[in-house]
Amino acid sequence: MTDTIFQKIIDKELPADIVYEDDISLVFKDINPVAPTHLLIIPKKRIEKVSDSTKEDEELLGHLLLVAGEVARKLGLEDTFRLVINNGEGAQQTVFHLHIHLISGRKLSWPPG
Ligand code: DGP
Repeated sequence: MTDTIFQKIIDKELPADIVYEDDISLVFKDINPVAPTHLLIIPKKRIEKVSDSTKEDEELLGHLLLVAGEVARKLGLEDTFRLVINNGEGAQQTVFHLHIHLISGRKLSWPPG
């Protein structure tokens, strides 16, 4: 399995604007933001996409959501943000290391398109 860009960010081989880190997750700014705040919340464990996760990942997946809420609170964004997970090429996933987009800082329309 070849390393993704996100694995290189986890391994600190590639720079990123990291806003939060713990033993099992990392949060950094998206290089191509679609809103004033656009963060990526990723597990350090390599899971290509959410449909590859298993029962073993239950706690990890819950942790990622808790981190999303904590980071949003710290940034004062707790009232308005959107979490997005693209799963598979057909859903515009381009980096095959599971990640949650946290998008905020502007009015968010629905449906997302
Ligand atoms: P997705 O389309 O859901 O797979 O989103 C991948 C996101 O990753 C996309 O919004 C751009 C971002 N991205 C790609 N390469 C890099 C990088 O090298 N650094 C950072 N910070 N973000 C990246």
